[in-house]
Amino acid sequence: MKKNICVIGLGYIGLPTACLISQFGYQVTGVDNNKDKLLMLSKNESPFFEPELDIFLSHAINSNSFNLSPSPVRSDIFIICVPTPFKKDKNSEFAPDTSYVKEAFRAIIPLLMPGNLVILESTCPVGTTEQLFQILQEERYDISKKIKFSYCPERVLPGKVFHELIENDRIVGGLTKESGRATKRFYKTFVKGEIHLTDSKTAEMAKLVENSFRDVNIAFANQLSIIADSAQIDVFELIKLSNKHPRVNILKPGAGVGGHCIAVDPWFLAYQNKHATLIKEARKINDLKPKWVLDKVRSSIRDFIKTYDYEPKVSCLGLAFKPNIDDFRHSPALDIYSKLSKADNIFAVEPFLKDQSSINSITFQDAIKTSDIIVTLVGHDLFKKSSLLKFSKQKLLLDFAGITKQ
Ligand code: SAJ
Repeated sequence: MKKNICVIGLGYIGLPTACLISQFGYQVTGVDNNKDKLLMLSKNESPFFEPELDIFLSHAINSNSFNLSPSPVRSDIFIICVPTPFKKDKNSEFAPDTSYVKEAFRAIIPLLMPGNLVILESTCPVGTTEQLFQILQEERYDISKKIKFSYCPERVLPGKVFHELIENDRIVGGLTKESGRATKRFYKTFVKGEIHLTDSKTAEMAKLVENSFRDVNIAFANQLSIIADSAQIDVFELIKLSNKHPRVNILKPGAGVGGHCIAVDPWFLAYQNKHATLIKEARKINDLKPKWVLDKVRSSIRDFIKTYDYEPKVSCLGLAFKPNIDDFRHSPALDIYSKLSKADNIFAVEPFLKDQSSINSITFQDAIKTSDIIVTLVGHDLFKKSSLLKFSKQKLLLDFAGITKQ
């Protein structure tokens, strides 16, 4: 008989996961408390863009192995994929908000049966899995010892989710050895990467460390871009050359670090931890980069007016939080454009934005033809290097995304 799996939270991770595993011999219930989203999904409409999601979703919806529900149902395996945002605490420090995780967990407690496996995939502060188990012990001591419970962080890159769900290694932190082994057996049914077993706290911290590592490295690149600019050196050329060293691999500077992971998770590690100075400093450097970009654009506009004696037409390329996706959460590019766009001579090119009426929209071709200043904020593939190089010969190109250097 097919095992029943309940995936709670049909967001950027939960939805692809639920659709994918419904093709691997499981009976899947996708749970979300957003009724509008459930309605959309039932009509085969993806709530966000992710390559291949429309194919996987339509396959799931048209199969007998996938149901949608506003609340969890009795299952063999429960996978929690709800968001963990952050909020400012009373000391103005960024504090992790685990309320959605706790809410999702409390919702499954009454449904749990001996032998069930619960897997937490949401990014969480260290110790969360143990805290949840304590809640279970308080509320249902009768079966708490018979429930297998693990932390297994998602590690997939938006834009490559389906590929990485299958190919990436996974880290499983079982609360007991038996929980870890059962979780590994489950992931092995659809993951080609290796599954590494550890305890829940190490798995929780590994997730935070991975994203903090990337944040610190991007901060290095962003700080270099400011230092190089003050020395009138092209930072992209500088990094390309430095990376020719066999043990150097500097990441790309940009308009800032956005999204819901790298810009958030390091705070989960740094929160109330006085030793996390490097991690906090990297966060500050990356958070300040959009302001630096904004100041540069504004001063270029002022210089242009001094030279040509008229307001330049400015076009910003890209508003998403990173290239080739339609995700605008914590987007530095969108923030920069919103601050600039008070004036009506500022335009934006963002083909990934569904509602173009919310911006002063212009096509890429028109932007190239008619703008006085082009500001690249996000390196979408469709912003062709060749067209931009043509533009740069005549007018002013502020290439913060390094499109002409790819
Ligand atoms: N960025 C740069 N320079 C770079 C790379 C990225 O400025 O060289 C910027 C991007 O433009 C974006 C931000 O950083 O604004 C984050 O983008 P990203 O592609 O680095 O990462 P995310 O947030 O899309 O996904 C990350 C991934 N983590 C790591 O690579 C360590 C992914 O594997 C995680 O699953 C995901 O966070 C998550 O959900 O935690």
